Amino acid sequence: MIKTKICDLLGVKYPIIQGGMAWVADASLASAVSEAGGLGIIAAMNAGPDWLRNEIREAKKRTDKPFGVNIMLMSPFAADVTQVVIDEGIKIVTTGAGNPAKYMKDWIAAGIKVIPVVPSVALAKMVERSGAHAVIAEGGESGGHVGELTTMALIPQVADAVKIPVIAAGGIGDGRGIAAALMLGAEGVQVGTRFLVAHECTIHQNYKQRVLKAIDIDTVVTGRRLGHPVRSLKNEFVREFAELEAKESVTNEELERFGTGALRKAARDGDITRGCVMAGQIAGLIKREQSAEEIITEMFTQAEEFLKNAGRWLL
Ligand code: TUI
Repeated sequence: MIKTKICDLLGVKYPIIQGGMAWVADASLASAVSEAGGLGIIAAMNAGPDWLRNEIREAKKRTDKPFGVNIMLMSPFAADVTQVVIDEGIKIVTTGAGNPAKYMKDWIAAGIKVIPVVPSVALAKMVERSGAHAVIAEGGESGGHVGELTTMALIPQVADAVKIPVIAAGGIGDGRGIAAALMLGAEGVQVGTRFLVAHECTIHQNYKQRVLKAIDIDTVVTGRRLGHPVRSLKNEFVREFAELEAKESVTNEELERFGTGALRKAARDGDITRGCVMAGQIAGLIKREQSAEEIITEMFTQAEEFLKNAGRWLL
């Protein structure tokens, strides 16, 4: 069995957090991951407070185990949903796509454990000073909004820089990834892409099939010019976005407008040609649909095997 500080901090059996993926991480997926012994996460994404409140209440009906909420800090509703997590008695919040400093005092006062996603040592140290209980250090292999560093380079540097536990994210899709993350100094993992193909994940079947079909070199990062680079699977939408991004005559506002609604189009409507199919570089490793429980137990069984056998390299 693999047990780390994260298990006690979050009240979970396995030190694994499900990524707070927009248009993906709803009550269905979050409750399935929590029931399976991980920490399920509902993504507040760009949604308003009513949507989030409903999803939280639905998840509470489906599981008695702990689950959390991810607050996407670029959302126009970030302040409103901050209050919803407090009112609904959520115990764990992860944040992404920004610095959560201005909300942290309120969350901590409400007894919430705050675990920001950070792409750098500087932000990890800053959120530690603000009272974060742990950090998710996310390498640029991940899907969606990405930082510059790789998981391999980021995790040990963050682990050396902070005293709070570090959770590794970006490029982790099987037990080898978990074992490697622990070796790099992490005490847990966050996994997004592999959960895209969980039975309990409610995204469109076309999206799941596209992830299953992906090979190693199928992802690409666009949107650097806008200050929020995004990794997704190559398709017509991404090619056109990249073309527009390269044209000086196209303004940032026009580029933003072109991208608006594209993730929803792929994840909910199943338009994987004209929509944005966000996924991490590990997509090429993912070969079949499974339940959240199968995914988690398989990953940890494999990690244990690898860690047990690691001694064979020592004389
Ligand atoms: O947040 C994510 N992944 C996401 S958010 C998202 S929704 C979106 N859609 C279109 C454009 C932009 C966003 C899709 N995927 N992952 C966590 C993450 N956070 N990765 C990187 C960061 C990050 C980046 C900069 C966290 C903090 C940060 O700080 C900058 C600052 O403000 O100091």
